[in-house]
Amino acid sequence: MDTNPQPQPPFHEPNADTPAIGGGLPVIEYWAEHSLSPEGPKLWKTLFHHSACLSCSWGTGGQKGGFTNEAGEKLQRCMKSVEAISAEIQPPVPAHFFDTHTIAELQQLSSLEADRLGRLSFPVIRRAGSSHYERITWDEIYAIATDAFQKPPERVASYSSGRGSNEAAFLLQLMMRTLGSNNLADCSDLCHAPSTTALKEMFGTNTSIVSLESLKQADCVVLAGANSPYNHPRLMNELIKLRDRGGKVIVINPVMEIGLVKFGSPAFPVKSLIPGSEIASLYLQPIPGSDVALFVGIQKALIEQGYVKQDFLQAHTEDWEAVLEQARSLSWETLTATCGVSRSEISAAATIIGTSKGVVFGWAMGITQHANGVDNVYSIANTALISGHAGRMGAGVMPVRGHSNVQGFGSMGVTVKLKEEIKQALEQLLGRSLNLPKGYHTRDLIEAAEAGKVESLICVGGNLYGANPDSTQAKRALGNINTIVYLATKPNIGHFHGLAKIHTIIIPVLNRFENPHKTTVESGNNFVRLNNEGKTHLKEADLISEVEFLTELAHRLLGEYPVEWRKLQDTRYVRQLIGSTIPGYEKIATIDETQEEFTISGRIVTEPHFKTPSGKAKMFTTPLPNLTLPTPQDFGMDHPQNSLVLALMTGRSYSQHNTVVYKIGDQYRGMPHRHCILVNRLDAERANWAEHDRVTVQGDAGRLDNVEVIYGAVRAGAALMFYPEVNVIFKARTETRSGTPAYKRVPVLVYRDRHSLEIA
Ligand SMILES: Nc1nc2c(c(=O)[nH]1)N[C@H]1C(S)=C(S)[C@@H](COP(=O)(O)OP(=O)(O)OC[C@H]3O[C@@H](n4cnc5c(=O)[nH]c(N)nc54)[C@H](O)[C@@H]3O)O[C@H]1N2
Ligand SMILES: Nc1nc2c(c(=O)[nH]1)N[C@H]1C(S)=C(S)[C@@H](COP(=O)(O)OP(=O)(O)OC[C@H]3O[C@@H](n4cnc5c(=O)[nH]c(N)nc54)[C@H](O)[C@@H]3O)O[C@H]1N2
Ligand code: SF4
Ligand SMILES: [Mo]
Repeated sequence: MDTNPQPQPPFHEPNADTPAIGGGLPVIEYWAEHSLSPEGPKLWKTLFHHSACLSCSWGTGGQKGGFTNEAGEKLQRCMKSVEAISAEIQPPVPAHFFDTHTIAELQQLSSLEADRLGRLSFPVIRRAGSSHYERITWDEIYAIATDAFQKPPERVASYSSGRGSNEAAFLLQLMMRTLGSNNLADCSDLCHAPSTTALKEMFGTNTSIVSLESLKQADCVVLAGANSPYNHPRLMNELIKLRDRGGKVIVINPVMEIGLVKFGSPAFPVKSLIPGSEIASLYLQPIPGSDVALFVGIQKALIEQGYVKQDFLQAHTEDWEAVLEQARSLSWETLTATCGVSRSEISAAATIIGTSKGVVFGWAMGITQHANGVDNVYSIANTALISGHAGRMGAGVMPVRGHSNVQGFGSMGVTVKLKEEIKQALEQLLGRSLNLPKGYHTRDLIEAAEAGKVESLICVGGNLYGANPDSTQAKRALGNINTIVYLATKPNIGHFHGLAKIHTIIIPVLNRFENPHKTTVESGNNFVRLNNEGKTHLKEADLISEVEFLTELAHRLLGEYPVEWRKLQDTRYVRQLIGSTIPGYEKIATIDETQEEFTISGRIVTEPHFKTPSGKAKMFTTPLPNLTLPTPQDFGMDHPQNSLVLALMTGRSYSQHNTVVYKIGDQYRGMPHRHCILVNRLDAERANWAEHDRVTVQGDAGRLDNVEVIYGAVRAGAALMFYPEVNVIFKARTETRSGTPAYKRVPVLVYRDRHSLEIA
């Protein structure tokens, strides 16, 4: 029997302001508004440019044109892509802007305001003690940067964000490693690193083992911890088509995201757009951070219902006995109490998985951004293996990735965990061994900088300040670094708060559709796309391509060792180097002649033979997480009236791309602005709050006052707020094997603040 101590549903009760479906007409209205605006022609030109979409890793666009996916299907461009392009085709930041605005003023800007300043179009520097950024010459930039990166290799570092190209990524890591530094922090450390870690150990590969073609043959998708209607909208088309062919979708998410219930897709204007298409066949709402218990529960139910594929396990996996034993020995009481989902719901999920022909298991940040993120991924993949859903078409495990080229950065070796094959290829190129120290991933980089161990940092894109937990610590840490060089297309809050001790330089770069040379990127489905050359709309601008800056800097630092760096400004040569160093990327060496975009070899697994040394998938037992929350007293609250301790999930609103906010409200969750907390009505009533009351949300690093209470379809005991603003309130608790922070289970004390008490 269930001993679920959590309040029972309704967890699906949205507030009155939310629409009945995700997607739908507002998407078309957005398209119309932007494509008919004065920027319309520029927008269309970019949409038709032969380059991959800037936004997410689903990877639309490329050589077949801006609207095509790798299966050649048309109409595969969503409004997120328009949102991203609109920000890139903004006018430049005015020429005298930085002269007339002090750093203190710039620090007052919100993320949205910083982005709206426009495109960066000339390089600037902020010198120690100065109250302003000022223009700087290229000669001085190279002089400062060359000096900075000649420091001892363990004291220099890079950070990168997956918007750049494979070519820039390859050059970055080659430069850093030639210098002798392995400090290659990357945004994936904050993102899918637990997936990479777990998949490597289980399947011998770092990425999805499912192709788009294979996904199209599945008759069930399990989607855990992914808000795809917001963040990977074209994945929704695949789910709609799967439901149309009689397949089932199991959604696992503490929040009932409206677009995962019903989604109106513009790709099917008549059938889906206005009425909406049903997405979830079954919607499970676990306690945040408890997915291991839920998946072990599914495994237990698969055993009980006789769906375990014993022959498959015996022939193609290792250590399966311990995983089955774990599921058998844990009681239903323990499992349901840990995850807060009933036995009957868990059993229903197991029946669907057990009776489906091909199941693809997809997941995103709701799974990885936890103190046990790696175990979460193990538990999903264990479930796939137990039920025989891996190693063939139409089945397998599919992390749904982040940035549009984040996976490419990993493939190119921008990681502290360099693949042995790449290491050997680099050693050959360098003519020396490459036994570098461990290297700082993103969290280690912040800690090391705080401890004064980092002198120079180059950031190829991203917002290191805004993306990290504990913004105060991030600011302090960056302030301990002597020189920071930011390469960026647009200003962000990190440029204003993440100031170095002596020199902070911002270098304006060309984006993917503006580079004077071809580049490539890799989608989350392991598909490599070729981006054509382009032009920037910025007039009289002094921009540079990432490739040109990196090769020039490397040339000044390293001369012609181990390559003629300046020659690599012609990216064809970089692609040849990539082809001979990066496993699976052989075809890139000739892509300039063939124009053939390709699936990276050795990644997609359609036979039950895995890339591990034994050829078998290795399984791991998954301890249940300890989800005990602190008490109000732990937060220093002696008289906990009208207060609650909640498990706060932090993530994205509908209109933002990571730390960059495009619009303040989130219409699909009924959150009118960014200073809201989404809670269950039952919790609010328990604490004596009414909807729209103002509360204080306190974490272990700070607090936010005057936060508006919004009722939503979030399970009781949990809540949701938006980053980057919320990052100021909590310290990093990281997953030890991957270094990823637990952004999705932040213990917070929420109480009615003085403001609302006064009103009452
Ligand atoms: N438009 C747009 N597209 C994007 C991005 C963007 O910001 N904007 N960002 C890109 C990047 S870098 C990334 S990593 C991806 C992010 O894509 P997502 O992972 O979809 O993004 P999040 O907003 O972090 O949402 C995570 C979901 O996990 C759920 N969740 C939270 N905690 C748990 C839990 O404990 N268990 C389960 N099962 N679910 C949980 C939340 O309710 C939420 O629905 O999107 C990429 N694409
Ligand atoms: N609380 C909380 N924090 C989180 C998360 C969360 O869910 N909750 N998610 C985490 C995740 S998954 C991620 S991936 C990180 C994201 O962290 P980052 O990748 O570091 O941050 P972004 O906001 O994507 O970076 C945006 C900036 O990139 C620059 N940019 C855009 N395009 C280009 C380009 O082509 N070249 C260059 N050089 N620069 C460019 C622009 O200047 C823009 O301002 O945040 C993490 N932080
Ligand atoms: S799904 Fe992702 S890659 Fe495809 S168009 Fe939308 S944002 Fe771009
Ligand atoms: Mo991400």
